[in-house]
Amino acid sequence: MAKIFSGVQPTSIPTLGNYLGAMRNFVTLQDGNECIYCIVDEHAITVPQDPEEIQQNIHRLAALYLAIGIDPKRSILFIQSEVPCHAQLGWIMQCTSYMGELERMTQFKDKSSGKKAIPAGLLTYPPLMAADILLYNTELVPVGADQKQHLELTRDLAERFNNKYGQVFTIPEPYIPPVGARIMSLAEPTKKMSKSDKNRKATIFTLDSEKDIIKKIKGATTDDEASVRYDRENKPGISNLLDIFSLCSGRSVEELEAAYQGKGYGEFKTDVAEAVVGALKPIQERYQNLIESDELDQVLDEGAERAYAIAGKTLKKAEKALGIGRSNR
Ligand code: ATP
Ligand code: LTN
Repeated sequence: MAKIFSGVQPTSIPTLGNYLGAMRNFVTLQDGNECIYCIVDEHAITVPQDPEEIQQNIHRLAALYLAIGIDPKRSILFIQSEVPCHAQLGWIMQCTSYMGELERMTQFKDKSSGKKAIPAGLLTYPPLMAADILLYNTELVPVGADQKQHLELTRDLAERFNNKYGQVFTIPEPYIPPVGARIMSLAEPTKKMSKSDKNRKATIFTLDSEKDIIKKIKGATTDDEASVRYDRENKPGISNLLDIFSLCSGRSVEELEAAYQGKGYGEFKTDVAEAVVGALKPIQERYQNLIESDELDQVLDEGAERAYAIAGKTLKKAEKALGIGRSNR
């Protein structure tokens, strides 16, 4: 029985990459573990967001969490900004961090590059993420490969704090799946599939229509070798489609390579699209029922309360260790 925590930003609709790389594992990890899942809206505002749009995306993400199979009876589901301990411990973690290590984060470098005015929140994003994780005595954090560096920083900050002020935080481990940890863009398969990609053909969103999914997969960039073979380096497009196909169908990459030997990319792509549609359809149907139900508010209210009951205790412990506030309260 492990303590699990993870979060997804309510910036647009989650992508197939978010689902295959992270969210799908949130569901399976519910068996036999204590899971806490968060809608990290405070992370989302590190880049400007339209207030109406983010409000809608929070609601949609909550419905999607339930639609993929997060069971609120077993797991805690809540919104980050509704548990103020996150921002409070986030500040303490900022004070535990060094500028140099934050400036070295690849996500910071990518997201700040070319910007004239860089929001300070982009730099201090990882200490807030560390706070999210450390508040719940988390042992395992299911994430995509792009978050590995942030997890390493989280471990460093926790160890640094514990060494200086005493044993307060549990040191977490990342849980990065062997396949699917880095689903690539359909248009440029050497880049990760991203929510914020300007090219709409690059990304499949979990709520895309069947027609759009087929169109995007049919138009995916491949190569001119005409052989369905896994080779990340020389055939990134086909390898990415093989990963997606494998995860959506439950068939191994080797089995798929054998099944498509001598067949063209047209037939292969048709079948990849069918597998993706098949994997997303039941989620989309459940989503449609949930988005209009009152169940969501109830789940989120209860989630915030249950999360606070744990997070409040860890925050107090950290404040006491630091000697801030009145430690007898
Ligand atoms: P953006 O794409 O705008 O950079 P994001 O999708 O990475 O944002 P989140 O919504 O917070 O940001 O990501 C949620 C989870 O999905 C994280 O665990 C992240 O590692 C994972 N993830 C994101 N993109 C991919 C991808 N292309 N392949 C696999 N996992 C991914
Ligand atoms: N940084 C992550 C989102 C995130 C997260 C977390 C993930 C914020 N807090 C805590 C796991 C645990 C991202 O950008 N994908």
